[in-house]
Amino acid sequence: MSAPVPARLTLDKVVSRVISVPMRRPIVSRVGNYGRWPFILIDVITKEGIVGRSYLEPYRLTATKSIIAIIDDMAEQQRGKRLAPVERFQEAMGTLHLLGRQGVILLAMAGLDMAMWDALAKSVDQPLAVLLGGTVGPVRAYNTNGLWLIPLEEIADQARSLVEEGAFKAVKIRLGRDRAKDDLKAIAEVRRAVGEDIILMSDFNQGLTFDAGMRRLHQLDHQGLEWFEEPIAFDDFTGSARLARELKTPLQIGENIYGPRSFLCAVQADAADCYMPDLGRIGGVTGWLRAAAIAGAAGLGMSSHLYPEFSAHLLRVTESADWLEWRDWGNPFLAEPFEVRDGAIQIPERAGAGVEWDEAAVKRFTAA
Ligand code: SMN
Ligand code: MG
Repeated sequence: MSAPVPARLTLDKVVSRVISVPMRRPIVSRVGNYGRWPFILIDVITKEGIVGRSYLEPYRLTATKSIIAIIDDMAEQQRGKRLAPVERFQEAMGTLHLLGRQGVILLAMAGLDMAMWDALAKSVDQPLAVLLGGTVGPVRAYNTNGLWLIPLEEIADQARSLVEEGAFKAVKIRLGRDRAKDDLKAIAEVRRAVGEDIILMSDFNQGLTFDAGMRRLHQLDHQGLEWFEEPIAFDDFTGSARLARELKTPLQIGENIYGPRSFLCAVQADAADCYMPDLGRIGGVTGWLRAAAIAGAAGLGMSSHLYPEFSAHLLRVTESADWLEWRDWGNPFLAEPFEVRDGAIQIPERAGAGVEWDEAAVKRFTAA
């Protein structure tokens, strides 16, 4: 008896929609204030009937138009082709230099790539982590859903509720206030509220110049923080490397690195002690796997940025997996949001990445 011939998927069309979701705790940061968070929902429809799904987090609602225009252009070129995300990625990187290999081009590519991987996993009826050679299970996470640059008097209460939301053992605070003593006060408030055992990450969102960064990080270097994230301009790898060398607290960057090639440049420059790629910017599942190989071989911890559902699957197969960044801003439009328990995200036993739309919610959040 011969084994059944597995299904081959062919790309038919891609449908993208824009939604804008109100935030429970609005973002107040050095990269902007956001009361709502836009998403591009992507459905890759195959001739065989399987639909692959992904979303992108473009920050700016006004940027969605240009990203979708590129997705449509790519989809047109890929129509009728075999759904083979690694080959499509290769092809795209080989031709897209005509328009640039970073920015919105890479975001569009990443959105398609993730949806294609989701479809592939569905075609073999397995969770994405299993298709990638791993297993599903818990992934340790820190709660990033708050502690923005909010008034100091609100910090303690918020820190307490962030920990309680999912029995988290780690949370992230945003720093880089005008005065160092206010950063110290903010850290002290968190400690007062949740104690010394909760792990505390910190994020400056590129708010400091190199000189100010060097001064400020020295002032905070003895606070026992898990990492200093993006203290200075994300693409100043030389400056970053100097800070990483000087400071005891690990330096974390990566959410703004576009594609595995730039990721390698950062690693070659010793720009940081650990990395946290963003799935949209690193190039989706394919881009992540390539970056993960580099980080793993170099012995550098790899955490995720946003995109918690796809990132959870990927961290299960990432050699130097560190922390998942948990944010729940996507929960309101997901048919079955991932559960968080004991400070870990639980990957569901479902085929694909486990990201499906609650269509009534999508309707409600559809951007004008
Ligand atoms: C961040 C994410 C989303 C919006 C603003 C800032 C941040 C993070 O850099 O790492 O969560
Ligand atoms: Mg960050």
